[in-house]
Amino acid sequence: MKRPRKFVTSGGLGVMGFGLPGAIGAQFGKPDETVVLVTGDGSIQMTINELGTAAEQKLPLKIFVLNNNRLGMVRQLQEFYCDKRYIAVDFSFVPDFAGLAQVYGFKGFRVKTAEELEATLKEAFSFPGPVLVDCQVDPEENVMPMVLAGKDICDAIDNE
Ligand SMILES: Cc1ncc(C[n+]2csc(CCOP(=O)(O)OP(=O)(O)O)c2C)c(N)n1
Repeated sequence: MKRPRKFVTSGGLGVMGFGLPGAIGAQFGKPDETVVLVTGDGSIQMTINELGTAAEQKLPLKIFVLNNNRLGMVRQLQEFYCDKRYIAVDFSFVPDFAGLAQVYGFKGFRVKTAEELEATLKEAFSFPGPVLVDCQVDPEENVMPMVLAGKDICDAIDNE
């Protein structure tokens, strides 16, 4: 596969819900390219109705939902700054994203291990139509490196 050349983001705004409509726009702009969306389970639920737009417009998006059942970035901040006193970051319910995507006419997958992901990647990218892969991620997994508030970028912390 070719290396990705162009990335679309909501810029410094970091707006949840931008990803899916952003991917739809990118696919319209580059109809012959493979458009890949990597999104969180919280973020995609903010504009998940746009799966219908993608289906209606027959856009062959490849969507990967990093599904940690959490508003993970906020959970991570509460871990570091609030001594794990978590509030309003757990989803007691998230939909079956693979099943939901299938209802919208996507091919849906759910993966739990790196091996499953590797096999599914091949299927996802060889399939000509739209695909959504629900990637089950450890809810306590952190995004690193991280720069703590007030610290210099050189003092970024890593997993250890
Ligand atoms: C519209 C909007 N609301 C709230 C936020 C604040 N916010 C930043 S990250 C985040 C959690 C994102 O959760 P998810 O999309 O599941 O991704 P994760 O951090 O778990 O990878 C929130 C609530 C935001 N960036 N945009």
